[in-house]
Amino acid sequence: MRTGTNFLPTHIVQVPYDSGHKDVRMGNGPGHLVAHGVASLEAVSVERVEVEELPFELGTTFRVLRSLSEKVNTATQNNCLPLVLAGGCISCLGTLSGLSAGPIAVIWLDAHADFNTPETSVSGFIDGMALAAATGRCWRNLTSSIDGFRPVSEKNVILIGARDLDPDERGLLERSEISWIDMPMIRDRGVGEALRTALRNVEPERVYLHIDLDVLDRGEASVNEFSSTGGLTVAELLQTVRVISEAKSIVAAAITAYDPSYDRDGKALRAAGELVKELHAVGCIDAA
Ligand SMILES: [Mn+2]
Repeated sequence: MRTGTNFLPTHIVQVPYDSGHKDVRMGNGPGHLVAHGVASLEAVSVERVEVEELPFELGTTFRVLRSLSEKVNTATQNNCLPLVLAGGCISCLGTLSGLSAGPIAVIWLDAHADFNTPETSVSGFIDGMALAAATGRCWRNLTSSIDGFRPVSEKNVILIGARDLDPDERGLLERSEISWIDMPMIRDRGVGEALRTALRNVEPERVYLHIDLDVLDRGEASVNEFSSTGGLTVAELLQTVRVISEAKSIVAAAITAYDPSYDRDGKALRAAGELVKELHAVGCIDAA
């Protein structure tokens, strides 16, 4: 865990894309967060991924991911914590690829499992396949086009708060080695205890922390069109960050899927601001 004596800067990379389109829907999230001050802390720098759009969305999406990988890699070379503010969860591929080689754990907070493959997806939404792609289950030709991409071992993945799954996706997840801390388990044992137990079975010291803001209960914050009830409170989300940082080193993080047009009362914006502060306080250098 980072302390006052080895305090290190955070580098925010904005990825203002949703499904290969810039500055639409959840692609508006990163700019909105930065414009409303989430990055205006001491020792926080900001940049933005922008690419020339291709006429096909997946092509643009992977062009964005290749650029993101480079920026994350530069941030780690400069001894900064990369904090990605992204329209979509598919950003995980670029972030993970930009980190140094070696085993890494992925802790994924999301109302969804993002574990569809092209064979199980009913919507065709690439973000719904993000975790499956990160673990090497799909889009392998495209993921191999990102410098530094290596599939994450499923036994090193903890999924927290997922509650809205497609039927075939649920089957894939249940047959996988991913540790799924679901909402009944969280309500029964508390998120802290459930997570501490799961973390004991995860070997890598380094953690990529992926936070899709729709893991929050819709009553706590209306985050995007997929926001649903039965999710985490803001306090539980912040507790999760602290519990991880007590056991492991958070070497990169992402806050994704925020569509400001659904956040009429500004609660999601406030939650994101608190999260950035918390991550800035506990992030570690990727020294693997
Ligand atoms: Mn997601």
